[in-house]
Amino acid sequence: VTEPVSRNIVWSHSLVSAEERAAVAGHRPATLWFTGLSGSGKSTVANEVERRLLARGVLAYVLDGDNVRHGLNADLGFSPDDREENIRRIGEVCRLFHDAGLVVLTAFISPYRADRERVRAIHPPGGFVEVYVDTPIEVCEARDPKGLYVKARAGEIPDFSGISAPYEPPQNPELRLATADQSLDETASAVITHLESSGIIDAG
Ligand code: ADX
Repeated sequence: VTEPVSRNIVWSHSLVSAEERAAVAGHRPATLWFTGLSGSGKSTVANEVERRLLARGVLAYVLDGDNVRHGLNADLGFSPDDREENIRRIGEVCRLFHDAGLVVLTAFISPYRADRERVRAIHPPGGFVEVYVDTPIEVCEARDPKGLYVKARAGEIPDFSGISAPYEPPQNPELRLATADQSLDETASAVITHLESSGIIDAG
């Protein structure tokens, strides 16, 4: 946990408990942290789960890597330090959304295990659900939805995850999705089932 540089700051406590918020929302909050290579399917699955959750009255919201880099993190690149800061800020946003009672779905490569574990650590127990989108790099590269693997292979994108920069897969994720073998319907259903069985949302 990062220590603030400021000294004369005092935490202000809410008058509303997490239980009261959950009672109003009709579900518990959670951060569903999708991690995997570019093109692995993180955003696709997260967006489909978000759609299904909204349809059943669960307040869900997707935070997407490319989108957040257009705004909040427009000042960050892809060096190891910048990726760490990217994930740190997103993690803090997730914690705020968690306090607010939402189900947040994040779609960031988040290649470093330690960065993901720091985000887990600032959530209450059970509030952070790591979802490993386990798509082999050959499949991501064959899909290449943004044409980035071609550019990376040509040396036009330095520090590209999986090619010229590391990706550290989760060792013990709450959920693992094999998008190469499963349909979008199957992977989205697996996420919803996990949310139901862990008591975050009611069984539909
Ligand atoms: S992270 O590593 O810091 O978690 P993030 O998920 O925010 O990455 O952004 C990844 C997206 O940025 C990719 O899906 C891709 O569209 C784009 N991108 C641009 N340059 C790179 C790069 N060098 N490595 C990985 N992704 C990149």
